[in-house]
Amino acid sequence: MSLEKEELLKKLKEAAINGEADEVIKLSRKVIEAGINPLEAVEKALIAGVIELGDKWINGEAFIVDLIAAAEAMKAGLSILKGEITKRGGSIKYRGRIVIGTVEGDIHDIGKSIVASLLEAAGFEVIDLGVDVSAQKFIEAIKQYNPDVVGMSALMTTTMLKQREIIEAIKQANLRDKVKIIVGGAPTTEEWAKSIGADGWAPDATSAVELVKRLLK
Ligand code: B1M
Repeated sequence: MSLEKEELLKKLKEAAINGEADEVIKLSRKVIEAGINPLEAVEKALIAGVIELGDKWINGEAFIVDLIAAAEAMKAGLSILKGEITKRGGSIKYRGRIVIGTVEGDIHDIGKSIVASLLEAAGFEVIDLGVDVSAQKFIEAIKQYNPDVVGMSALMTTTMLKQREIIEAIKQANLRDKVKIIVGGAPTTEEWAKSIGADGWAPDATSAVELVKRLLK
């Protein structure tokens, strides 16, 4: 890594950790100007920053407010870098439509937002339902948007159970055959996804994009 690139990514990571959204936006623009791979900036600075701060929080060295500010800063950076990722991918025509959300009872949205952004950058139309999304809301969204894929994120061992309930509710509403369903989030596994009847699981955002491409082939 060149010194300029290393410096810039380090500053970006620090600004994200400190929750400095304006600084993150400024540095994300600099990343683009410097010709640095925007995906690398997302992974090595923004995601790495949130994970580092998350570890500090778990060890009692950071507060919830710090994490919330970092998440907002990260999303601000993502909104800048996403455009450049799309440009590099050169995709204009949508390759498919995805409805995505974090399941009911769960407000973690960092990972879900990264997955949504990378899917958009890869040329998919993404309807992001946000966090704390109930089965009913997923069902309404399937009826309203007619997506090719429904994606559910869950970050807690308690809320991952909702993924199964929502799939069941989609079946009950006779909509299961209309969509592919993918699940993800830190506590989930491929085995879990299979056991609840999902069509796929991905460990991270890049793999989620590959999974959706595969499912829609
Ligand atoms: Co919370 N939290 N949190 N939290 N939080 C965890 C998840 C926890 C593991 C921390 C811990 O105690 N060790 C723990 C859950 C334990 C469990 O499983 N039961 C926990 C808890 C307990 C809580 C609260 C209950 C704390 C409290 O209030 N007492 C509370 C929950 C509130 C609620 O949801 N009802 C809470 C709140 C928060 C904050 C608000 C402070 C903040 C969230 C801010 C936000 O999201 N806007 C927060 C954070 C940041 C975390 C940690 C530190 C980091 C999560 C994260 O963003 N990771 C987390 C500990 C940890 O994971 N180390 C923790 C970075 C992100 C890039 O990774 O989300 O895994 P991830 O996403 C990845 C992949 O998983 C995958 O791709 C992403 C990108 O590569 N992926 C998908 C994700 N979704 C996907 C969907 C797909 C495919 C792939 O297809 C659809």
